[in-house]
Amino acid sequence: MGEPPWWTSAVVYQVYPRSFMDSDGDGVGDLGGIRQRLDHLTDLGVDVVWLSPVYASPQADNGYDISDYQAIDPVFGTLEEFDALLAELHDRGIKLVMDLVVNHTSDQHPWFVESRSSTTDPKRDWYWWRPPRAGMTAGEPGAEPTNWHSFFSGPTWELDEPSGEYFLHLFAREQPDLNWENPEVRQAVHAMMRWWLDRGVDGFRMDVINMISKDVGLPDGPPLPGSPYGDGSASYLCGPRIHEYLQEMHREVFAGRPDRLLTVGEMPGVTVEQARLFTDPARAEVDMVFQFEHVGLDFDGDKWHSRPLRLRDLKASFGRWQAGLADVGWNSLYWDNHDQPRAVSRFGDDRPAHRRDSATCLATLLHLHRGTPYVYQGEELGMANAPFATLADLRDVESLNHHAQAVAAGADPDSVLAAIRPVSRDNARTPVQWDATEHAGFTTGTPWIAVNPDHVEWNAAAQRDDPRSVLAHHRALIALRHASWTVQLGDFTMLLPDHDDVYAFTRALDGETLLVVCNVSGTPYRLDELLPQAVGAELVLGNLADPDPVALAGWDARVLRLR
Ligand code: TEU
Repeated sequence: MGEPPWWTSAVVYQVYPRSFMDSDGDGVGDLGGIRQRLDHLTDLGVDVVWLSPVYASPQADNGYDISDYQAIDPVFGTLEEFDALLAELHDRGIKLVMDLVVNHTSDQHPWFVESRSSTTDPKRDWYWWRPPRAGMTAGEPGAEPTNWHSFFSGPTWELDEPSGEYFLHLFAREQPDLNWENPEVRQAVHAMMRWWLDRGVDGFRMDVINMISKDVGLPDGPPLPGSPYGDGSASYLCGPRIHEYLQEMHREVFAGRPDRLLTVGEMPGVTVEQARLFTDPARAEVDMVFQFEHVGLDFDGDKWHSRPLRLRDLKASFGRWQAGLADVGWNSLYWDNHDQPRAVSRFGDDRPAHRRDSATCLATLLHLHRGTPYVYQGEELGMANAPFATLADLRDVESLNHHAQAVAAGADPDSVLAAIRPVSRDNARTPVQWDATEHAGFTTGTPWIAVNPDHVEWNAAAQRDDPRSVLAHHRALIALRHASWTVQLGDFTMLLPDHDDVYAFTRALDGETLLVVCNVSGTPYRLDELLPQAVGAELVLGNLADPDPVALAGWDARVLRLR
């Protein structure tokens, strides 16, 4: 084996620009704000910033609806500011990976405006246009070309009245899907990607990239229980030409460029077996996948029906991914991103007595796996879910559409809100808590979404010089990964697969074995009974002040070196 790729030792930090730092007082985070907070990233020690979309956008889905791929949205700044940010990150040795959202555009993108203008427009075929279902009239309920349910509620088809045809949108109706079957679409995307690489960016995180190839037959999907719609995912998750498209993209965009580039495929629904194919270096598709299995374990049916995670389910899932990509391929490791509720509230315990310990325990568990860890802004501070009191506190198109649709179908509005509260994507999108002042130091204006009131206690300023803070623990985990080949590349072995509360595993390389023990609960356990080999082992890193040699306290997490 040659030198392992640089990203096997790297940690990625995700910036969701709208909520990171506002430099101009309009209440929305921006590029200038990121530039003001670069010391935070250097202090943490991260290697890569993944920047969520800053392109021109009507912001129907906070920038995941792009109207110009080669312009910066004025709400975030200018191309000059972008170039300055890129140079400043590079000066600090940090790479910048852009979000690439090319499964769909905004409905305001000139490509779609043209495509919509007439059935004979040269760009008509750049999107998925279809007549109503045979024998039905456009606009009639059920006349949509397929029965598919959109990720953001309702059908995946929107009627365009003037032409009497429908266009496909897997997400919001403001996000029409591009037709990748058309080679002109692929060439336009490749050219745009080359333009950003020529500008100096270090790669792309590719939004829902496993949805770009669809079964052109567009068959109905199996009916969804209690819904007028069906599940079309078999027709668009890892569709027939997905590997061909990614290999072509690699050839057209990345071949011959420096090794410093990174490609991350965000792939909802991807299996371990498929991920091996996507990330096998010999196939030249993407460097790593960003998969969703573990964040799909704590609900029944859909995300609005959440229930507590069973730790053995998590072990089974993570264990399969570790084993499946042990010899070929690479995975991303994450709890949080801008689409997920906050991990400390979801999988930990955000009550005051356990918040710090559970946040650091979860981080330890994650960062010691094999794969590239992702830290989502605020996670390194132990930021928690927000106390959304009313519907007016929410902003996200997914949450708002779901509420409207459920209430229209007869559900009680308060019960719907109660189901949304713990899982809304807005939990991840409240502003980063920089200090204890008004609006947490995020803005001098009125924030676009309210700051979590707990910022008076939970903020970066309070944690920066505290060696026991969640922030300090993340710093230590990142430093450990940088220093340890065993953490980067060691073999993974799951221990205690059926234990309900304790998550334990080893990582081994070249004669060194690290034992990781995490008590994912507030219940104490006897370490000497569970894992006798842990007793007397050298403590490499722990999250509690004075860990007991034989007893595991609640949320106790340790990295031990076995002799
Ligand atoms: O998300 C892809 C996706 O399928 C999910 O993360 C989805 O948003 C979530 O499960 C709904 O609960 C990506 C982006 O990360 C997300 O912010 C965008 O809204 C979406 O694609 C469309 O671009």
